[in-house]
Amino acid sequence: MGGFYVFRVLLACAALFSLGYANIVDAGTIPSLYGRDAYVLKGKTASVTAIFNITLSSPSNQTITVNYATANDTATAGVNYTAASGILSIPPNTRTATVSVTVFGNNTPGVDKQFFLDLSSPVNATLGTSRLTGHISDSTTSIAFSDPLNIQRYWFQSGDFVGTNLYPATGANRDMRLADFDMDGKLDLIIPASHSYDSHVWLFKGNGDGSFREPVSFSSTYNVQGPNSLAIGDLNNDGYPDYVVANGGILVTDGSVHISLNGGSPFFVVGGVGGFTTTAKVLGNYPTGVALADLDNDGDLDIAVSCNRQSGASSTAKVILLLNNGDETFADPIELDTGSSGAYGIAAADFRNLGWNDLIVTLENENKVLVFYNMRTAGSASFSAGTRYSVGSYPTGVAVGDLDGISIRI
Ligand SMILES: [Ca+2]
Ligand SMILES: [Ca+2]
Ligand SMILES: [Ca+2]
Repeated sequence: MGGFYVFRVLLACAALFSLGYANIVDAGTIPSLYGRDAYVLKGKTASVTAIFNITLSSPSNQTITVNYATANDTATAGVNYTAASGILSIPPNTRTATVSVTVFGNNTPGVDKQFFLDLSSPVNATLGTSRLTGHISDSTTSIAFSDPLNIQRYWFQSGDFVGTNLYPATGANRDMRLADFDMDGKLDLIIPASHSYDSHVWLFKGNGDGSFREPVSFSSTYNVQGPNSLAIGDLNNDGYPDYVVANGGILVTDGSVHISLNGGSPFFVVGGVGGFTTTAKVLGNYPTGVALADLDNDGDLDIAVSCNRQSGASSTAKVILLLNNGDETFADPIELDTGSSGAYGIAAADFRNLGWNDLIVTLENENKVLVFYNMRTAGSASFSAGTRYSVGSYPTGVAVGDLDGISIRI
């Protein structure tokens, strides 16, 4: 009897040992197959090759095979790429192999597309990845720009810029900005176009594939008079981008800003501008630049306008501030004197990293920029008298950003 129990105990131990040993061998000798997505830039005419890299998780002394086959997603076999399928073989002691897929070129701009490469039925390996994606970039960053008569779009393709006219606009296009005004995930284009008697702000709905719909237009009915520039920001904190235009006006004394609040309802209807609520603030002084920033640190965007010429009794160009009341109205203008005969561009930034926005203005007739430092007075917008810095000849535009990654320089 006693011997019987010993025998059973030994058998159980042997069975456990055998089972454990088998598991260790499996985990150590059967590698997994992993793959990487492929990325290609579509050629203008020539085909390019999308290369998928397949890698083993560990070396193997056996030949490993796996079936592969392409499958359509937004890219179509025979139209955008050549269908491919077969058996990929990885020789012993080799850890990588590739699958190549031909992607066709064409000179027609379109949206980015993708297809799949499916892996199946591995031999002597397991699948760590079963579906890879081939990404076909139709274009990288697009740019749009305007000349006096046209609005053009260029995009980077196969190492070169190619372009097309978007729209033949009239008037002098002086600025252009991109924003998703209707919040459909596609950038829209807005352009102020100045003309002596027929100024417009053009608003193009983006289709998301590089093309735009026929524009809607704001004209003098909406206080557009000689628009020089515009700024975009959410003035009423409702999530929809609003915009402000600096109108030079036909006369120096009738310069204004017009403030358009985006109501979020459909407004991309040709001939219509419903959805925006537009009000004008007559400032005189020939506004040229406009910037949106929280100048009094109360949590909403305020408006800073650079004005190029004097009016009335004033002998110098001005910066005019419109503080946001937080209820879709703006307080009376606050004037900052530049002491100069001409101011043009304006931007706001926290130059000192103190949590308060300062202002910088270009003084075109002095070859200088002027910085108004925020005096950091709670509940008001209070700025220093301004400090001049010499720059190149006849400065007009100004943009601010952290270009060198150093946010504070002492
Ligand atoms: Ca849009
Ligand atoms: Ca808004
Ligand atoms: Ca504010």
